Formats: sequence, C-alpha cells, structure tokens
Amino acid sequence: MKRIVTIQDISCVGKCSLTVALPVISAMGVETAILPTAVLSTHTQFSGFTVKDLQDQIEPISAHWKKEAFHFDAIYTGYLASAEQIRLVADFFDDFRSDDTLLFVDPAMADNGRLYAGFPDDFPKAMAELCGKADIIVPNLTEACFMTGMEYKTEYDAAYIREVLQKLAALGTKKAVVLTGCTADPGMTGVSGLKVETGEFFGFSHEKLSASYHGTGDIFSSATVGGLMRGKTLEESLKIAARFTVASIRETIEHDPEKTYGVDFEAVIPELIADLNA
Ligand code: PXL
Repeated sequence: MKRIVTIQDISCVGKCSLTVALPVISAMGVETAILPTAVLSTHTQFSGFTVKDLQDQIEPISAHWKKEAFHFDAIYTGYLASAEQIRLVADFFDDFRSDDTLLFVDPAMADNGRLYAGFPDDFPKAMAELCGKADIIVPNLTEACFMTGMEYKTEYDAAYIREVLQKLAALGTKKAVVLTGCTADPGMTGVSGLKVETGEFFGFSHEKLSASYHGTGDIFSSATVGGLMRGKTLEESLKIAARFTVASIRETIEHDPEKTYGVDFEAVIPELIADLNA
C-alpha cells in the first residue's frame, strides 16, 4: 500500500484541509499520515475562530520520522498559515524527498480575486517558492495570478490561460502545473494544465453548478493525490477528482442546500471508489 503524508491544518468544523484529505485519501486505499500545522475551531471563513499554531512541532516530528526512516510516496501540502511554516515545509521536502516521492502542492490561499483572511501581501511570494520545489501544483486562477503577477480576470480566453500556465511553469515546478476551476469554454468549469517536461497543454471542461461551497478545492486535490497514488495518470486522476467534486456539490445542493460550509462528500465516496476501480 502506498503511503503519503499530508501537511495542513485541522479545522475542527467546516470540512476542509485535513478533515477532507484524511477520509478521502484513506478511502481510496492509500495510507494517509498527517502533519497538522495548526488546530482551528473552524476554518477561517467563520468569524471568531480560534487558532493554536503547531508550527513548533514540525521539526521534532520530522526528526523522529527521520530516525524511524519513514518513506513517503507523496508529500501533499495544502493551506499553510505563514511564510515561516512554508520554510519549514520546504525543509521537510528536502528531508523526505526521494526519487519516487511525488511533491504535490495545493497553494490554498486565495479565491475570487482575493487572499484568504489573515494572509499578508508577501505570502504568495513564499508560496510561489514552495511551488517551485514541487512536482505538481494545483492553484486556482486567483492563486496563480498572485504567484505570477498576471492580471486576475473573470473572463478570459485560451491564450490567457496558456500564458498563466507558462508563467506558473517558470516558477520551477518539475512535472505539471494545473489550473483548477479554469477553462476557456464559456459557461463551463474545468481544468487547464501544462506538462512541464514536454511542453504539452492539456485540459477538460465539465458542468458548472450554480452553488459554490468552501473546501471543494481540498476535495479536488485529495482525490487527485489518491488517484495518482493508485496508479492513474495525471489526467485520469484530475477527471476522477472533478467528478467527485461535482457529485459532492450536487449532493449538497439536493439534500443540504442551506449549508454554509463544506460539502457532503461522505455521501458520494462509494461513487468515487467505483470510478477509481472502473
Ligand atoms: O480550504 C482551504 C482552507 C484550509 N484551511 C483553513 C482555511 C481554508 C480556507 O479558507 O481557512 C483554515
């Protein structure tokens, strides 16, 4: 069985980050070790949330794991709370990467043209450096624009997407840069990517649902990592992840439409597993 480690916060209520990655990747048949960077009462879109930073645990935990000679088939990072945390995670990459370790970075820090609450203006620069060390990165368009200096647009064409992808690749990412929720097909959503080693652009579009919920980026990234670890290609993994994300949103719209946080991905895990085994 493959073993990954995912490094992000635990938001106790408000399904995202570790409370998504752990169940989703485990359900896909992949051992999921965790390195929690902080404990929050809820994610940061609620008001009045509490935070306990666990940054001072990253080095001692890594030191113990090094002594145990643990090997990870992938290191998957999501929301990180400060530039200092990013630096510690970069050191973790250096300590635990081997030839067969996939470094997967979801630079979860912004959406709809804005940085999430609490991030300073220079945070995207630090995240861009971490993306430069990764094999695969999966920013949304807002995150990509913050990291590359490209103008954020809500309407755009294929040439604009290609330019953003090329600027992302210039950060230094080794295998593929992938824009999530981004396609030139009007009225749709989708994925647009660039394979850095070959220069090949790829992508697909899918249905755009009317509602948008928090935490869907983490669902998408987690299912992508799970697919890759189960031997699917990048494009297959992204498609599995897109179908799972759409099904989770649809489930929530149909059965829990008032929900203001997270989506009911739990209800569609059986569909995810069927898709993975198809
Ligand atoms: O889903 C991204 C995310 C993860 N963790 C925390 C967040 C967010 C987005 O706002 O606040 C704590």
